[in-house]
Amino acid sequence: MKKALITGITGQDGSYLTEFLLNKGYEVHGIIRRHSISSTERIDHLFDNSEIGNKKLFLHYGDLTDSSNLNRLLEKIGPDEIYNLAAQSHVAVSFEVPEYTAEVTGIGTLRLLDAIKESNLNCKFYQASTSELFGGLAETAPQNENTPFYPKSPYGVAKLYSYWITVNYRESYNVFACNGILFNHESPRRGESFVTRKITMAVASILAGKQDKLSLGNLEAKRDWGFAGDYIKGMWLMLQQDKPYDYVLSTNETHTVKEFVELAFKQVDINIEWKGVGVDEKGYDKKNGTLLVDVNPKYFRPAEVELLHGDCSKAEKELGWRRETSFLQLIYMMVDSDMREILGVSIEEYLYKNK
Ligand code: NAP
Ligand code: G4F
Repeated sequence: MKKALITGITGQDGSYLTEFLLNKGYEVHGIIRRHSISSTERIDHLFDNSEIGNKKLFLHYGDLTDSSNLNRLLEKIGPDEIYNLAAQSHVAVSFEVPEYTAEVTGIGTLRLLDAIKESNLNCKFYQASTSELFGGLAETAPQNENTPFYPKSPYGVAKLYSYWITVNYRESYNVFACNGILFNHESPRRGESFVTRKITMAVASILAGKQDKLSLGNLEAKRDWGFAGDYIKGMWLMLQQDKPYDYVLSTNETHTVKEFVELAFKQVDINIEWKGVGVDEKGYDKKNGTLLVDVNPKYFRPAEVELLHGDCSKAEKELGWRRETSFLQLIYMMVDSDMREILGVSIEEYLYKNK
């Protein structure tokens, strides 16, 4: 039975990867931080199965800022594969806590790689690199493994360090280490302050009368949004190859935040009509003129990544990976999940009742 160690197991990707690896027959170990309230909501359901909890899935306290803890855990667990998903992963927040972001999202990766090297552990290493490395310049799209990097945030710069230190330990010490350069991937488990989840939750909350309107920042930013569940398989495939390489995973499509808003409301039969420009732009319900969306400059970033559009042909060719969920299916899945959670009905039930 192969053993995997996941940092960031409590996050969106960590939870999907845990399910995926358990299904493949792995013994899975995850590093969790101590919180005053539980942070394991996304993986708690796995512990309901007495065949899995503490038999095939084990949690250990730790932190990417604590080298001695990481060294001890590697020695104790002896994993065959390590997936480094832990990070201060919020781009806007990284402008507020740049030094902390560098410690966790940047130097944290070095701590893990160095623990592998020092322990002479024969294990494979996956680094959660990001399309934020590209900086989103229109002239570079579609971005692939050869596109120059130009990070635009403390988060992006910290991830740039992690990218290169992963390459460096591969080349210097022969560590089987891969960078997965992943474009945005979302799901019903996405953190609530990322734009997609903020939008899909707002659709349900507005219908439930719990929220008046949705306030956003840059409506024109473009992202290549896929479903997180699809991307997990790509991470695993990278570590199953004969040689370690870096790969882009993306959908090869790009959409504006505005399009995401329109399609999310459209799922519940609301058509958005836009009026005004820039900070005065507003989205109204076309049927009755109700204000549903406005712009609040507090959500603008000091520097913005304007356009992410991936080209994952290398992963398609060499890993046989491709996304399975379309942009529209992703939006439907997220709105439906938030409708069930917030309103207590599915999209279908809601549309039937409001025919
Ligand atoms: P996420 O939901 O924000 O999860 C981040 C995880 O990191 C959480 O489990 C968090 O633990 C953990 N963490 C944060 N600081 C830590 C520390 N100091 N020590 C140990 N663990 C710590 O992120 P995600 O969306 O799953 O993304 C996974 C990884 O992929 C991240 O590295 C992210 O930067 C990268 N990435 C994500 C995307 C995307 O679109 N989702 C795209 C490209 C790259 P707590 O629960 O304790 O906070
Ligand atoms: O959802 P976001 O916060 O994601 P962002 O910044 O693209 O970062 C995510 O994807 C990266 C991969 O490219 C990951 F590396 C990273 O860890 C994270 O998972 O913002 C998406 C876009 C941005 O252009 C932002 O300015 O949406 C724009 N936006 C507009 N209004 C907003 C909002 N973003 C947020 N979070 N909240 C808003 O109100």
